[in-house]
Amino acid sequence: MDDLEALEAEARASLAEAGDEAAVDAWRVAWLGRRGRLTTVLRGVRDLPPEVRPRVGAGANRLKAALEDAGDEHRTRLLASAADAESIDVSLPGRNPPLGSLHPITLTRRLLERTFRDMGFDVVEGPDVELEEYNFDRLRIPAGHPARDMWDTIWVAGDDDGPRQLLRTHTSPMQIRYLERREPPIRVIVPGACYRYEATDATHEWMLTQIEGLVIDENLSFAHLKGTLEAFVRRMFGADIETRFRCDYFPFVEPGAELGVRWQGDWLEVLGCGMVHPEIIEDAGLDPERYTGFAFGMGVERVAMLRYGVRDIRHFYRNDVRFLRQFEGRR
Ligand code: FA5
Repeated sequence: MDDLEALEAEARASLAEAGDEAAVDAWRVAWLGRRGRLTTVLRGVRDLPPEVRPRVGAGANRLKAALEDAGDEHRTRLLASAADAESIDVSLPGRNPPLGSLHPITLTRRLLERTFRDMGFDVVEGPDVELEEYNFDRLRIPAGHPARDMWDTIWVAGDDDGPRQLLRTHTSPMQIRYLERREPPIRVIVPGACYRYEATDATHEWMLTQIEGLVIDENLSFAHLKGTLEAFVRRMFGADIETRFRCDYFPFVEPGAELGVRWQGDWLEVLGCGMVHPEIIEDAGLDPERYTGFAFGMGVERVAMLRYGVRDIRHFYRNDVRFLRQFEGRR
């Protein structure tokens, strides 16, 4: 019985030194395993004289149970203190929750809006589903006019059920809608989505974002158009940006032009523009001798490509998070 007591003291001292779960397992094998020290003692009980055998046997069995409990308790204590150590380190830095981020086109659109607001423009929006009349006819593009080929159209309702409707191919119909409601002086931009039944490539998407601009007042000339757009481009891209105006044709302006920006050693068309056609001013009930103005329609994806160095417009709407994550944290 004295031996058992000594054995217990030794076993408990060795358990106290076990610093992790693996050490507790090793301790259990060494003391309680098939060839463990206590197991060997238990096996030796049958060789003892019969008068002491029951007492020593019972004592050894009690000791076995006590050591098993001690091993379990020690393991539980170790696990609990490891968990405590993890949960109470208040000095660790916080981790951001996954909040998502703004889409590069949203970022660019907001920046464009701010830039034009700073230049004194109002911001309004118009409908994505538009009447044929506003998208084409009242912009001097009647049915059968060859200029309709410039905008491959996605129609949403046929001739039988009332006026024909379409997904607007550009934001220019808002020129007419705004002129119906407002008196000059007018200085407004209209951001929004446009849709074209069009094959896609590195610089063309079938859904695109435009920002329309309309300025109507007395005594406005092409010099105002050029000055406004150049000031805008310098604000967006810096004073060194290389630009060029070239003649272009749009039925609702006269004269018409396009503005290109130097991009990857080439020119990227960013917007179409021109002096608002006198017939459109007259149709709005204004005297074209007194009121003149200019308009422009800008591709927001094209501006975003320039700003972020994106080489293929199709990245914007692929929803590949590896692409989108690059804009995290931007405002
Ligand atoms: C127009 O849509 C005219 N409404 C612009 C305008 C407004 C002219 C006011 C005069 C006065 P255009 O189809 O060229 O024009 O498109 C204008 C701009 O939108 C282009 O310069 C380009 O930046 C962008 N854009 C046009 N088509 C696409 C497309 N498929 N994908 C991406 N951007 C496009």
